[in-house]
Amino acid sequence: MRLPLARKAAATLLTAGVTLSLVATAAQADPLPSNVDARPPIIGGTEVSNDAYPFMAALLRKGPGSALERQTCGGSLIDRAIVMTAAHCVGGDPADLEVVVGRTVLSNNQQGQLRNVTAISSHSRYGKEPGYDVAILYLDKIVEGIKPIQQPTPGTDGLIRPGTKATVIGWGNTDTEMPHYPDRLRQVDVPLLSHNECEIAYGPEKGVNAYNRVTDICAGVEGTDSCQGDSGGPIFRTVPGTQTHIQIGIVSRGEGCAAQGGPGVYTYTGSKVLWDTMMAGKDRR
Ligand code: 4AZ
Repeated sequence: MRLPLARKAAATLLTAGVTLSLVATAAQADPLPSNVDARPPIIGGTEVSNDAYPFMAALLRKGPGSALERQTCGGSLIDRAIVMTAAHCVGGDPADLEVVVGRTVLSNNQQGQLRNVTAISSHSRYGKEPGYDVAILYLDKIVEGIKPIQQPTPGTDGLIRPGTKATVIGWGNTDTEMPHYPDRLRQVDVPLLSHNECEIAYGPEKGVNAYNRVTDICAGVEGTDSCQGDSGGPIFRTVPGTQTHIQIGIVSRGEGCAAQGGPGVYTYTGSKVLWDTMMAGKDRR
């Protein structure tokens, strides 16, 4: 998760090796016919129709190759010219990145609005203590005709009651066994857990990857989760009977994907401390 820029290359290498070994074992031990996919695709989700979530952004590494090959992370449009993502998704140089907002099928260059990034602001505490995995990308031009996704009122927690379901979307890995990156955006609903449960899953022994109950939430149940490549993208609630979505988190990390006892960890966008400390000390050293 800390090397999003390298993930596609690593994935390709892994696919080659892992596919071979899986095929070999499947021939002997797998009771399912080989044409049945026992790993429903995000993990355990479904495909998204075009324009269902126009605020969704894809972070693309600049360089040769298709958007599908260059996609490293998700993001969300939070203002006309601002995309929010995870801090672990970005390096220091805005010139390494471009962003496409409003695209559903990555390889479809006709969809969405492509923008350069003029500045990156990562959280001042990210990497120094657990949590705080958020970064803000400033775009070179406004995105037209797309409503940014709404954010919670900082310091309120009405949208993160344990047991309620939230939707996470992304172009991340759909397979817990081997890397498989989809071209079309996917979504899955995951149940929110309590801070106590999240802390049990990711205790202090995890060091900087431990759970931070001030800036994190966690969600998921065995079989449904976000995964590599979904990082930076939004988890949100939909106001019943409306098309209004409120983003409650940013895909951040987790132990594996969709594993029992390893819920996905999300940066909580309603955290007041998260925003109050975003720039702390940045101009003082
Ligand atoms: C990652 O490495 C990652 N299961 C993202 C989400 C999750 C785990 C890992 C949550 O980007």
